[in-house]
Amino acid sequence: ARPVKLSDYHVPDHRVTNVDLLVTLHPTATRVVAKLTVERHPKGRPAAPLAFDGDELNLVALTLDGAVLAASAYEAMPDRLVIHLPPAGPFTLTIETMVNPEANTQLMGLYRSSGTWCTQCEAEGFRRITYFPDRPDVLAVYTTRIEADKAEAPVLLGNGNLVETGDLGNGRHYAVWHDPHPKPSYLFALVGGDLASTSDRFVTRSGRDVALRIYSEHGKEGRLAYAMDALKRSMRWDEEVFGCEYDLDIFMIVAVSDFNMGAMENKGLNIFNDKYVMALPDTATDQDYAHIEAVIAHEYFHNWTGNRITCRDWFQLCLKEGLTVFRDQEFSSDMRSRAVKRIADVRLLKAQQFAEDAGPLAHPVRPELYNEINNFYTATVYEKGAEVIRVLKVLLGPAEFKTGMDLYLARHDGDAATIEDFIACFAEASGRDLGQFFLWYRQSGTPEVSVEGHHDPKAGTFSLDIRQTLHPTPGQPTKQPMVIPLALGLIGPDGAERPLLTEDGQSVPGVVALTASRHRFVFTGHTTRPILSINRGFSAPIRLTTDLTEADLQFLARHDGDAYNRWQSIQTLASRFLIASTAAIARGDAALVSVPLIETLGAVLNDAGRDPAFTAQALSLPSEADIAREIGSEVDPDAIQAARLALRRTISDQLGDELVATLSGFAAKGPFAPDAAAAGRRAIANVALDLWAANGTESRLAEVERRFAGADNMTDRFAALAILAQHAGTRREAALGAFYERYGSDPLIIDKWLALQAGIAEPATLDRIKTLLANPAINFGNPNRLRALVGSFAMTNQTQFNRPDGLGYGFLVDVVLDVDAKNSQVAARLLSAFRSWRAMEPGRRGRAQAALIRVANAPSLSPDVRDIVERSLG
Ligand code: BAL
Ligand code: ZN
Repeated sequence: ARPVKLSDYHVPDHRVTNVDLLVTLHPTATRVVAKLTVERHPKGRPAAPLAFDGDELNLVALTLDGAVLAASAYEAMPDRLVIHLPPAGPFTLTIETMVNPEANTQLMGLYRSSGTWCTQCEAEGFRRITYFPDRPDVLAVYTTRIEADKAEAPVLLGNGNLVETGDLGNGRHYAVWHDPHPKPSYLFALVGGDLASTSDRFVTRSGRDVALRIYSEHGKEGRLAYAMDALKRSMRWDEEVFGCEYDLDIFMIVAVSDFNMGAMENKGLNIFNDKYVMALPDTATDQDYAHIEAVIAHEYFHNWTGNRITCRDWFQLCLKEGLTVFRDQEFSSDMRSRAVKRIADVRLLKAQQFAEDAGPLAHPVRPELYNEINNFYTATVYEKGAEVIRVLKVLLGPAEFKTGMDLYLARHDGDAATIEDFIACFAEASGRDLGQFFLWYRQSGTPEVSVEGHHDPKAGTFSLDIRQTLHPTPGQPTKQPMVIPLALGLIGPDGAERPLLTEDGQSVPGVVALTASRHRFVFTGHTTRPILSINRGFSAPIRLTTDLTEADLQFLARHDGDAYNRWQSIQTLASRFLIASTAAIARGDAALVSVPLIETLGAVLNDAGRDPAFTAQALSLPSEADIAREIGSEVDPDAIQAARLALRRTISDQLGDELVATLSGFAAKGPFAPDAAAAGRRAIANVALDLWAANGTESRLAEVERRFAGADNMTDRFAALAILAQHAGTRREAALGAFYERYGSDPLIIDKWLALQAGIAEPATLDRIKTLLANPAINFGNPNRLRALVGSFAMTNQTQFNRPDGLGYGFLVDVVLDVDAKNSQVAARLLSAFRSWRAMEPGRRGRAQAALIRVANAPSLSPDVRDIVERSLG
């Protein structure tokens, strides 16, 4: 029954310990025979009927211990199988169902993607294959026999190790896979198809020789080398850093083109959205390479944090997702620049999670109620979930954090665990009370922290008055103070870091922890005023306001020893300026000009050699959405855009020489390499090119066009195209046409082309999108295509999605209602683009509300879309 509440959790009445599946693949009539060993759960309700989940299922046959059940003994509906009086002891239930993979456009359960049979079972897809207690706390050992036509599906893959293959005659064959590790049904997978592959090996630290295989459609196998390399590096890193070793004889990844998520961590058989697997210099940008590395690592790391230790129920989703994001972030930090990775992660967190936390879809990292679990694969569960682990690590320090983590991995191996289980390991390892820390899992919303510094030259003290506030969020009208660790430093005018000394002369480590609503911290030894650097490394996921002056921020941008805060200081300077300039434009005045900001950016450019990737981040101004979020209410996207464009033009005009010097200093040398250092040089060169061309002069755009034509890799080619796309005219249309001409047959590259056009900030964009959507050469039934065009428009094109006439909202609603019947998860995800509608100025707010009401009043809605629309309006 919906809603599902955490407080209603009870153990299952029946558990399944063994699953023997026979799956006979057929495009429209796949037969599934599930032989299940079932027993009562000792803690279940003693006289409860057996009730298994189903979803659009069609029962063909049912036996219990080999005997056919009388029709009166059970009830089989598409969504439920109930056996009224099951035996008390263990018994064998054999269930035969028939499913139609071809007709499965929801892409949950067993479906076909470009002719390949594949599965997606998280969260509740296994029930679309057979009746089952489809919940993560039912762990069973699976053996899967797959039978298929040899020509249609020469490759047959399942979870675990391959134990048998054979010929069935008549052009058919079979494979049997056995997974010895008990697992929940959401980790089940199978694949059948005509696939190409690349192979390698990995020897674990205890000497297990693991076969590695990555599968793709034929003709794409040449693009799998980077993913394989990332996989091997992930396997080694997880042994070295977390002590986690792989536990089967084979590890497989299959890339499919139709996939709702990014990828899926099925035991031993990861299934990936192909966009996170395939890369060559001519097809993938540096950002694609970084994403592939991170997602390959993420899914592999789930083998321990998710698979060996799984979740008791779906409320615990962050137990595996937040922790695994934290782990993949750490991996990428070790593979690349830690500071640059931190900045990129914080940018993403603020863009996605802060926006979610500030609107009607806000929910705790561990929700306590849901209508549709598919809608909780969110930035809050994932990205804030990872931040919360980082907060724990800062509070405990690395050594105690590691002891707690080791304890968790040892104690709960084989369990379906809870957040309480996880935190108890850290409390025990550290001897600390983590009760207040647990609020990070329970309270939604982003804490706001304000900091005021007071210097008393006579007393030689520098004191900080800090307040924290957590505003009401849906379902949570009142909040308790959080424990917030703030990493900080005090810097002298000479740029030197000063020791942090308390009033009694004690030296304090570089972190203070807020536990109450207000705090005062007094530091001594400051006859001259220090400059405060606080929330270093983004030690807590908060919204911070300080009384740092423009001069302080300029100083920090140059001298802060913490690279994250050097970046943050520039962002804060730019953000303050852009908010003021937006207000001026909204009043009807001209855009403002900031000499200190331009000076700072010039200094950053002159220092680009120190860390090119960092400089690229430092020069990337806050996005229009970032500024809207900072403004928070009565948002006018057009004014924001005008302010931002004016600043870009000023930079272009005033820093032209510095930008040209940067461009030539970091021009590509030698053959393409995807490593972080080479990517950093491309990043700074392309950011410089973008700013240099921002004033739109003909000669500069001609140079960009020349670079577009002459680029020898996708990063540079696409960066140039993105610049040209910002400037209306024949040059733009010619470049877009040339790009399509070159890559029209490559859907993943067409996604880039679609997303770019969806982001053009001009009123004509909506018509352009409608024309593209009607293009029969592009398959918008594929989620990647639809998200690239419509998702990018709604999520990133601030002025055009939020058009004052409401046509952007109306368009999204039309698409959502059309897609909902075919793929409700994708539809619900698109609809969540309305998450910030209440922050708009009244005209847009009214139009957004009317659009949402149109969704709510639609004659039939999926539970997924109904849930998003009701919470959005709630
Ligand atoms: N478990 C769903 C996909 C992922 O987060 O890895
Ligand atoms: Zn995950």
